[in-house]
Amino acid sequence: MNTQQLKDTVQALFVDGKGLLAMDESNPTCNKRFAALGIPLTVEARRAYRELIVTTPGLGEFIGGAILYDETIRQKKADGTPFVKVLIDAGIIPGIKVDTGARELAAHPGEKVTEGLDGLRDRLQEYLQMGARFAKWRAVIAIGDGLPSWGCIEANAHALARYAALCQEVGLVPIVEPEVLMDGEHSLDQCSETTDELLRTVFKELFAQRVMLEGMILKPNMVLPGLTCTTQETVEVVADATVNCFLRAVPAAVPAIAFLSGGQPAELASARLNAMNERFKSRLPWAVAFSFSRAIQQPALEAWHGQDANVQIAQQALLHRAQCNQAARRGEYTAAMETK
Ligand code: 5MM
Repeated sequence: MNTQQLKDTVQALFVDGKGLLAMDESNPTCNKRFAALGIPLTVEARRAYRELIVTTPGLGEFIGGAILYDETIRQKKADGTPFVKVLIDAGIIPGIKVDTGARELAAHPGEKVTEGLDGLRDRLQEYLQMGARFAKWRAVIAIGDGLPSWGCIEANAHALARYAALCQEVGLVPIVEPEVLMDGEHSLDQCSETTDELLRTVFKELFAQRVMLEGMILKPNMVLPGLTCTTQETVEVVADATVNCFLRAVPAAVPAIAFLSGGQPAELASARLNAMNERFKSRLPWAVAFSFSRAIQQPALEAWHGQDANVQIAQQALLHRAQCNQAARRGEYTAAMETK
């Protein structure tokens, strides 16, 4: 393992207030988002949309790395230029989602375990040769009646740690993504408790599998009330609950925490990230950044709507969200940025 190379990659991903763009939707997820807008569910439509994203002028000023999917890392612009080359030329480091999805966990109704460890060492080598410098694996944990179970947390944490160790072995920085889902009526306190237990278990497993914390990135959920909870706390309360939970459970050796957005409205995700950086400025041992998918992409996807004529306006929408989130990383985001 080249430890310095891993540390350098993390540094380059988050330099100058940059963050990550998650564009690793699997085909079913991408099709679901297209279907909601009446965009054709074809390989060409997915390729055209991704070309729009990777060719957005100036994106590399705000985005340090883009997470791709197996189909995407092999795709090219209409003129034949590979997306990987377009990203590298724009100063954006390509990454790759390597899990093969979450499936029902046996004997645990309502819970899932993420799969993809079989053959992973060889797949990682292939992605490295293709230009990827970091990888991502996402585990999903639901809160509900009697959920999550210990077995579900343990199985997902173990898989995340095995994946992370394999990544570091080949020289890819692992993004470790344990996500507590927002779906449900649960309170912010319940989310905090579950996130705390999940993070402690993940770090116990990372330690057991000898993962070098300095050469990884944590991609967690923010601590939030469930989507249908009747009490929705303020931006400041969410920021405090999130950072306090992470200060207790995440070792200071981890260089960066890059939050997922989980379906939050784009502007709210920026405001919450901003509040964390503003309120805890001097007390954060890690970079507190973003690795959003929907909270960066959704306004652009809606603006594009599958029409060539809308590419430029969609790119402006994408760039705007990337810029807002860079400002939030610095604690300099304001609502006024949205009306400019
Ligand atoms: C892009 O969505 C990723 C999951 O895709 P699949 O479910 O199709 O595999 C997801 O891992 C994403 O990277 C993170 O959840 C962050 O996305 P959000 O939208 O939560 O910011």
